[in-house]
Amino acid sequence: MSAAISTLFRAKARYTIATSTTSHITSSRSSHFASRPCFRASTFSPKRGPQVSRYITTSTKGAGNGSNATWAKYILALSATAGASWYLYTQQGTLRLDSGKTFTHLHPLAPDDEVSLANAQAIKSLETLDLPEESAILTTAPNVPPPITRDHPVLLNVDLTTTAKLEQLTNQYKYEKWTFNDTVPGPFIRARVGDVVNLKITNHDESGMPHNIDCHAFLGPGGGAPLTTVGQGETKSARFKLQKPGLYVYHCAVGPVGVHIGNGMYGLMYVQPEKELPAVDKEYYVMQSEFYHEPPEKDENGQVKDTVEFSWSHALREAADVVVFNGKEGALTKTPLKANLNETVRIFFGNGGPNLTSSFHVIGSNFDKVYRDSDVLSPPGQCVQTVSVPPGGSTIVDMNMVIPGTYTLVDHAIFRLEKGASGYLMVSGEPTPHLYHSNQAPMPCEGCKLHP
Ligand SMILES: [Cu+2]
Repeated sequence: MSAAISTLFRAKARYTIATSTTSHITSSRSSHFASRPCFRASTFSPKRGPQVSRYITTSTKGAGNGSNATWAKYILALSATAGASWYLYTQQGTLRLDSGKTFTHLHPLAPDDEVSLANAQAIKSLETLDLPEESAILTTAPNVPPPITRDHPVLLNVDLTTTAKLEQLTNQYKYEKWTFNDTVPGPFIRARVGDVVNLKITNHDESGMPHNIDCHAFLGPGGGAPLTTVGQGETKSARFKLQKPGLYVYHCAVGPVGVHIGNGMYGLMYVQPEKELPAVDKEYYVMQSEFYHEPPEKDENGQVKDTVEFSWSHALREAADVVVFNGKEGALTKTPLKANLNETVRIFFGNGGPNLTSSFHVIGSNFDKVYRDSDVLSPPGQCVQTVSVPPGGSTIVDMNMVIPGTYTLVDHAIFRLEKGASGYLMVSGEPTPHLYHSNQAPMPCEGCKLHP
C-alpha cells in the first residue's frame, strides 16, 4: 500500500508543477514596480489615473502528456486508499482497557434511538439534578455577602420580588422607583461557578406592570428573561447553571427595557471563580446609574411638587438629570464607606446605565488591582487611575489605603458630580507624614464636593 501512496504523491506533484500559476501584472505607478520582472507599464488615463491591470494565466501544458499511465496510477492509488480505510473502519468500536474490560463507542451509524438513549443518560435536567441546597445571602448596597468557602456546587435559592416605591432620589425630589426587593440597586447576589441558581421571582408591583430578570451570568436566550416574566401577583421559578465566573449585571428586560432600567431595576451577581480572588479586608457594592425626569409640576395651589416623573424625551436624548451611586444622591456621602489605615478595600462596581459609560475614579487613590470588565480569570491590571465601565458592565477594583483621610468616589466625566455622582470612603488611622505632609493646615475650597 505504501508503494501505491508514494505513486499517488509523485503523480500529484507532477500535476501541481504542470498547472502552476503564472501572474503578469502591469502597472504605471512607479519605477519600483516596473523594474520587477512580472510588472510592466501600462497607459495613464487622465480620468482614472494610473491603471493597473493584472493578468493571470494558468498553463496546463504537459499535464496530458503522459496521460494514460498517470491516470492508471491514480486509480490504483485511490483503490488502495479506499481499501485501507474500509479495513480501519471495520476495526473501530471496541477499546480494550488495561483492566481487561472493554469499552464500546457508539457506532457512528447507530440508529437514532440508541443515540437518544445515550444522550438522555448523559444530560440530566436541572430540575432533577441532585445537589445540596442553600439559600443565597442577599445584601443591600453597599454591603456584600461574605466570600463563599465551599468547594462544591449547590442549588442556590435566590428569591426576588419586584415592587414600585416612592422615595427620595435627590436632595430635592422624590421619584417612584421600580425595584428588586425594595432597593435600588437590587440585592447583591453571591454564588460560585458551577452552582445552579433556582431563581424565584414574584411581582408585587401594584401598577400591573410585568417584570422579569435578564441576568448576564445566565447563558441562554434573553439571559433568562423569557422564563421569568411575571405579571402582577404572579410568581415564577427557573433554574440556571452558572458556567462562567465574573461580576454580572442583572436587570429587568420587559419592554421598553430602558424605562425599567431607568427606573431602577438592576443589580449585581458575583459568580466566584473556583479559586476565589485573594482575600481583602473590606468588600463593598457600588452601582452607578442615571435617572431622567421631567421638571416638577405644580399642585392645585401653585406650589412646585417635590416629586418628579420619568422623562421619555430626556432618556432618548441620553440627557441625564441625575447621576448617582447606589440609587440616590448622597447614598455614599451621608453614609460613607469605611476602612482602617493599611487595609485593602475591594469595590464591586457595576453600571446599570441605562445610557452612560462611567469613568470610575477614586480621588486621592488609584487602583492597585483592577479586574478589568470583571475578568477574574486573567491577571489584574495594576496601578490604574480610572476605569471605564459601560452600561451593563462592571469592574472589580482593590485599593490599599496607606494614608488616612477621606477619598471621593466619582465618575470622572466630572460634570456628573453636579448631578449627584459622588461618594466617600473614609479611612481611619494615625497620620502618615512620611507620605503626605505640609506645615500648613488643609483648606478645602468653599462648597467643595470633592474634598470634604
Ligand atoms: Cu421591569
